[in-house]
Amino acid sequence: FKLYLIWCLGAFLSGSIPFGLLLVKLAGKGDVRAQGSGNIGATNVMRAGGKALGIATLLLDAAKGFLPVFIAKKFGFAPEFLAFVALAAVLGHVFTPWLRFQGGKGVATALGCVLAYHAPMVVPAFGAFLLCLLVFRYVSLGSVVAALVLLLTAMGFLGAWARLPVQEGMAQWPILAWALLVGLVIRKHSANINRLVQGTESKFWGSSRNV
Ligand code: NKO
Repeated sequence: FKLYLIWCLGAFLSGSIPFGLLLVKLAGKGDVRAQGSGNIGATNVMRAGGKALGIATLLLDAAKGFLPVFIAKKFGFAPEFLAFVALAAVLGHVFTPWLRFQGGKGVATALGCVLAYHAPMVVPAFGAFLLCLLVFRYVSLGSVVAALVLLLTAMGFLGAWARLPVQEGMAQWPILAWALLVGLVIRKHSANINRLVQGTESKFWGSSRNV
């Protein structure tokens, strides 16, 4: 159990590496937090620094969630607790100590975590994300809807994509961890949700770029 807590701390530290901020800074494009939505995530890095930097941020932010969960799984950590490793990584990304606990929104890191945890579990959420993005052109809406779909999947409502099998009587633990993770991601999108309701949210492509 001690090793387990240490692993969660490691996942938190992994999650707390602000790749988006670092990449934009290294590219000489200033502080991403002073541009666009002010977020350090892939979407806003793309606004501030272009497509390549945005994609690099998406991959690196996903990797810092993927690796701690993937390695823990390889080491044979009980699946009941793997979702808490995921939660720790996302917490690190969202409450980054080095950024006065003002980190990102956790979407890319959560994506990496889910892929390592049980890759099929991401399918409904990713589908929902793409659908929202293609139809409405808001990344933030896709993220919020994907988070909700991810929770439904973890709760077993979307049968075929069900969560990792766990010991009998332990199923509530991963659900709790995923619920906290999803709640965190959605809470971090509150400003986006307000803008969506008011119709002022920035679209991913096309007209009206008014964050
Ligand atoms: O700058 O406030 P902004 O408009 O940037 O940014 C809002 C945005 C913040 O997130 C990001 C990361 C973008 C990642 C896009 C690829 C996501 C693929 C999603 C698959 C669903 C995985 C389930 C995770 C649910 C928590 O939202």
